[in-house]
Amino acid sequence: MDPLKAKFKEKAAALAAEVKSMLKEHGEKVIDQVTLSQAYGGMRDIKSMIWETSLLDAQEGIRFRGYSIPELSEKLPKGRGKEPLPEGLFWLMLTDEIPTEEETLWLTNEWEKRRNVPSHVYAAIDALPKETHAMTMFTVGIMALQTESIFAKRYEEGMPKSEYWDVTYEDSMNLIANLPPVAAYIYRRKFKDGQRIEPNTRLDWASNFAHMLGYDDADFKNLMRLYMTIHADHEGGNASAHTTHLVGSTLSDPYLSFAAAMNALAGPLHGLANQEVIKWIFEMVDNLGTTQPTDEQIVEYVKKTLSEGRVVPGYGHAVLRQPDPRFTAQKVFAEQYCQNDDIVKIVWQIFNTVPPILQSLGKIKNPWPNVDAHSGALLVHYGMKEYGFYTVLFGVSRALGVLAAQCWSRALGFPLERPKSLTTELVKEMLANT
Ligand code: NMX
Ligand code: MLT
Repeated sequence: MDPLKAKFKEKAAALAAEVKSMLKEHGEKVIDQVTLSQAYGGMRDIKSMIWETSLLDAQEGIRFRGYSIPELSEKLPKGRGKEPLPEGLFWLMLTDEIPTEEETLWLTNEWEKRRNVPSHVYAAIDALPKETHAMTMFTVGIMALQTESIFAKRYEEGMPKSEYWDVTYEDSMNLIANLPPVAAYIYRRKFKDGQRIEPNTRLDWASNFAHMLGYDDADFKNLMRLYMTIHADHEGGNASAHTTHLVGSTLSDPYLSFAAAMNALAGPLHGLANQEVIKWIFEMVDNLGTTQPTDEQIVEYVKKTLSEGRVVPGYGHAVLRQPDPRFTAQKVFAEQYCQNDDIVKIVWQIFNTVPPILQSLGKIKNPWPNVDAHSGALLVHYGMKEYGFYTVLFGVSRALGVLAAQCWSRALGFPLERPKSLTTELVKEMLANT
């Protein structure tokens, strides 16, 4: 058994036993109550699922296995680069242990060994017109990869429940290994006349992805390592994670679950916001006729956007109530590598001007930037202006968290998810009787 799987098996067996006895003793303990507003209001804040890999605090932001982003940046192995390697984060999410440089390198090599995209996956993508959105191509690519699911094959053969975690691990590792070449293929096909770039077997997972996309600049590779780390997980309630969890609970395999999640990520209130931010900034620059607008011009543009009944993309959050630490991590990167870039400067001007405007509307719970407010400007700086691809980058990273979490869900034996719904008629009856 490989070292990561062996460690996961040991940790999962221990936690499963602990959870079993905890439920025996405290299973009936009330941990939350649900209001009518929550039932109608997107189930905000209801504590109703278990997600081991990360936890979100409204004030402080995300912690992966207890580590904040600055802590991860200090503790995770960096290989030959300057940013933490996403391999290390995956190891941490799966085992609750910070890996050594050696263990991280093992994982780089393991994903490298597992990279093997069948030709029908590329053919499935090729069957779509080039104008198809990159996220649709991505989902089609993942669905085509599902032919390789070991979980699905073994389930058909009558695999016992005790082996679900094992094949979920195998599928997750294979899927993560194959996402960068599939995503890079989509980028090259859609935006670079289909000139595919072969992987470089000596690079780590994120920098090889950068290479296959066509970006060999060392700083862009560092950006990809950072990007792939900070977008990986955001506890279990966000739409892509929750979708993975829900679909996986039916024992759909990791490929089917992750493809479903990508359809959630493709929504403008979720991951698509990263393309919307740059689209909106490009429109602003076009509208104002300058790449160096004044704060006053930005304020006017924001007010115009709001008066048209549109949202300011990249701002607000369902849980966070402070600037997103993932925004801050990208700002720190930009301060180091590209502080004189015009689009980066606009992002910072927006950061200074938008929150008071949103606050003045009186209805927004969080006027601060989220992760998507900064990511596009960094990509544009290195020449990746095709914003229609940005959500795919988010998706490749998100695989790390949601698939690590799916391994845990199968290891802990989580059942089919099936909450109770109500009709308004029934709600009225309930209210009349209280
Ligand atoms: N610009 C304008 N209005 C906003 C914004 C914004 N950025 N954020 C929230 N509002 C409005 C929201 O539409 C709602 O209006 P109404 O009552 O008229 O329907 C009101 O403020 C209250 O919303 P909240 O309770 O503060 O936010 P909610 O939890 O419902 O939604 C988001 C959270 C993230 C969907 C919302 O803030 C938004 O639409 N932001 C812009 C899109 C975005 O950046 N999404 C990315 C989120 C991160 N990610 O990658 O997933
Ligand atoms: C995410 O990373 O999933 C977003 O910030 C959305 C969320 O947490 O709800």
